[in-house]
Amino acid sequence: MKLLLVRFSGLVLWISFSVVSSSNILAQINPGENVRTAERTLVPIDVSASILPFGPNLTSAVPSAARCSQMLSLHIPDAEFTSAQLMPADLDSGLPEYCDVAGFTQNTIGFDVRMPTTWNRKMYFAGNRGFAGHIRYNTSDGLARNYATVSTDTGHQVLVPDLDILDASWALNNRQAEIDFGFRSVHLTAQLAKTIIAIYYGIPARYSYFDGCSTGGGQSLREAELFPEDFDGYIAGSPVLDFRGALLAMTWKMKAIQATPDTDIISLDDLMLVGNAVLDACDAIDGLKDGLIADPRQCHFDPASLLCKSGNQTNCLTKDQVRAFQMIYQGPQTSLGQQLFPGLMKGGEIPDGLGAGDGWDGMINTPGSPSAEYILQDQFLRYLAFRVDNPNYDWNMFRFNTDWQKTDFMASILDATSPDLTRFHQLGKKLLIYHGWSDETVSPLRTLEYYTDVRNRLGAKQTADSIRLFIAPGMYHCDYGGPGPNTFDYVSALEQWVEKGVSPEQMLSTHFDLNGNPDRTRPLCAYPNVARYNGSGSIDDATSFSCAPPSDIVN
Ligand SMILES: [Ca+2]
Repeated sequence: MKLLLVRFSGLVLWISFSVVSSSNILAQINPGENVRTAERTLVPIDVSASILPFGPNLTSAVPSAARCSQMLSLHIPDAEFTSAQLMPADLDSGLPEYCDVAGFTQNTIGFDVRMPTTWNRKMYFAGNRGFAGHIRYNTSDGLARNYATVSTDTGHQVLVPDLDILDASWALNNRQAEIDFGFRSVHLTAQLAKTIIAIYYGIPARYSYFDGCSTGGGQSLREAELFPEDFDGYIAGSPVLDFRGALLAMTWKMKAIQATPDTDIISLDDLMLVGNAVLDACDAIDGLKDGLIADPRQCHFDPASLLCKSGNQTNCLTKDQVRAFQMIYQGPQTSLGQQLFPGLMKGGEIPDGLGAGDGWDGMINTPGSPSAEYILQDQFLRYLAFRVDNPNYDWNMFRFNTDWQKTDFMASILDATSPDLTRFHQLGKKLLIYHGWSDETVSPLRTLEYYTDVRNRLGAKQTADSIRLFIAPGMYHCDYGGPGPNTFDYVSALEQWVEKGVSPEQMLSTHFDLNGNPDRTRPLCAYPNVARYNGSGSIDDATSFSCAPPSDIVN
């Protein structure tokens, strides 16, 4: 722990910095590679000379255009400012007036800090998606709630615009960019943003939060593991915490469905067929026929039951299709049966009709258009998976028996799988994890494994002090919808926990129809509890349900 002294116009701000030397993290894996991990030269800085008008009696509502533009002349080690502009309130998007300060730290790590004139005294860091590569502009969750909102490009920019965040070519034999993407950029940006915020408002943020989904969920956990001082509250949604495993599980799925860039052996009709058969077999296991499976681990439907009989070619599956579904549920394994990453759960196969790419249809390749998952795993294997990249790598050549361990090196840079949250707990930090049971991209079982690993290491009571896990029935990856209620206010739940000590035991979750109208609410219960029907009232109304231990569910 070091302290950064910020002094201006008589006001002294002490900003604590964690200086976790992650050189030890990578010491075993980067001999001879001249890279920077997460160290940062911290020196006391006196900004009184550069920001003269800021007095000691500032409130949170004094910033102006002139004050904002003055941020351009800030002198902070390792930071360059490229723009500082007061942006007007936008009634259409619900965003308040804010000062937008952007630039680079450590030469290549782009950052953006948006500080609303009317400030809630808190910082909100928005995580990235995919392989990142630009500032994530969808910061409305934070800014619209009057947070000072922060984003980073994670140290690189998208090189292939058509691929956007699916592009990984920036990582071609670029270890520094890989490390920055893996964990360094978020940490350094968080540190810098705290300084910028304190200087702009004249007072530091009272609370800071990290909110990420998918890649951002992994970023959240990596921060919790390595740099727990950075934030007070952490949200990890549908986390790609086992980055290597999640990406290679996509390779496994592409092999299962015999994918080419624009074809495969599974169609939307096949998904409907299997999805309906799954519900027929398993919907009622939880005691309520509602189109949802409360705990899909209890569903033992076998797609082989849909194998075409001789002469029958409709409403059935070919042998290859049966095998494809079985492989997807199984997840990647070696020929000896060693499980490398868990498979998908049953109950998410039917497209929810809210848009292409939702649910399992998101892995299907259509003519002229490879799916996002096809591209992600293809890019991963070309540019990120191996210590030395081969940009011409053919993903079809990947062998799960022998090649998985060849990705261990990069996994150590990219994965957030360390279950040691001892320091996180000691510091009193809070972590809210959510995941959909019907996640088509990242198996929720991997998140459950991680949670179990943490609990085994930390102890049940300590885990309850610090971590809550929510697994939503019928919810797809992140904000992609799903047949189950999938919209809930985790930010407010986490705020209540961090700021008031009210631990989140349940959240009200809502499902929206095609027109955006709510058509079902349900409590989303903290694991291991599940929502139990009270026996009367609408099954579309949350008040008809209570959170209860799974053993209370009578089959
Ligand atoms: Ca059910």
